Amino acid sequence: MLTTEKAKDLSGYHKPISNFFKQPSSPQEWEQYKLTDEQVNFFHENGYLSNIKMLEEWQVDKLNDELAAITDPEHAGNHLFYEFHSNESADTNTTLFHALGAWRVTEGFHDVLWNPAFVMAASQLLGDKGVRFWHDQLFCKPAHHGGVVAWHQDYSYWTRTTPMQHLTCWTALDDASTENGCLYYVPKSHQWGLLDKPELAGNMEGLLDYLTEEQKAKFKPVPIELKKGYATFHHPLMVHGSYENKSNRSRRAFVLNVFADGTLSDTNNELLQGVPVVDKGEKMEGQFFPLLFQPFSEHAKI
Ligand SMILES: O=C(O)CCC(=O)C(=O)O
Repeated sequence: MLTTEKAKDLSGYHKPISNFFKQPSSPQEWEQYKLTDEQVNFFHENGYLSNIKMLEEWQVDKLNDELAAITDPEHAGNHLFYEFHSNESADTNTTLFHALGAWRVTEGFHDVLWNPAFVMAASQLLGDKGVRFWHDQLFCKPAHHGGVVAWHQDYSYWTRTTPMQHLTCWTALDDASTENGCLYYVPKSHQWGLLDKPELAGNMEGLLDYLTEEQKAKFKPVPIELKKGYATFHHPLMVHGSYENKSNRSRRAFVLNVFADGTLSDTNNELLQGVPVVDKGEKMEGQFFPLLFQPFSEHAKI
């Protein structure tokens, strides 16, 4: 009899399961990962901070190998994804692979949650708070016909969690440039308040209908070109998006979405597909929302 064995759910492990990242063992060893005050101030002023090294080349290669395996819908871990869209693009002539939940499927995408460079920077940008995991995302545009990600603010899709104390980290798995559909930000748009939510992989310019004339005048996107293995962080209200990839290179990336420890559920519905309900008003925690990092000042209070 033919049996298909399902992959193990890695969300049960709330610490690294491999040697993918060397974990610092003292406060002194953590120092090397700290952002400068200048970088933190830049983030608060502009709503983003780019060009932060996250991965060595061999780590990028390992993640790209894992990515190649899990983009196959027949992969034994496919049932673990919260969302899986081989092509989410609203334009049938282009392709945008988009999936949430890779951390449950492969060792590398699991352990990147505990990358010291990521958790330290995330804690600082959240105001020196504990960092709790929300979910991950894969965004991949193939060469020649990669689709757009329309202008949007991340929190417009996340109002089921409160208060807004979220953060996004986007890491390039290919060199990302204007040619292959890199991310663009509208600097300082994190000060515009919460806007309506457009279709994510729909009309690139859909969000513009929701902007005031003053916001339209300030709508001056800047490209965030990054070498593979480098990351950019952005505020939950930062307006961002990315254009088509018509080049002969792919543009692959993974995203880690986190919030400050203490964030609550604001719904009695499922927060992510297949995840047990966290009652409205209850703290986001448990198997699917691990605490990734606690700043040292908080350790001292325990
Ligand atoms: O990868 C992209 O082009 C879009 C990513 C994105 O929307 C995000 O990181 O929030």
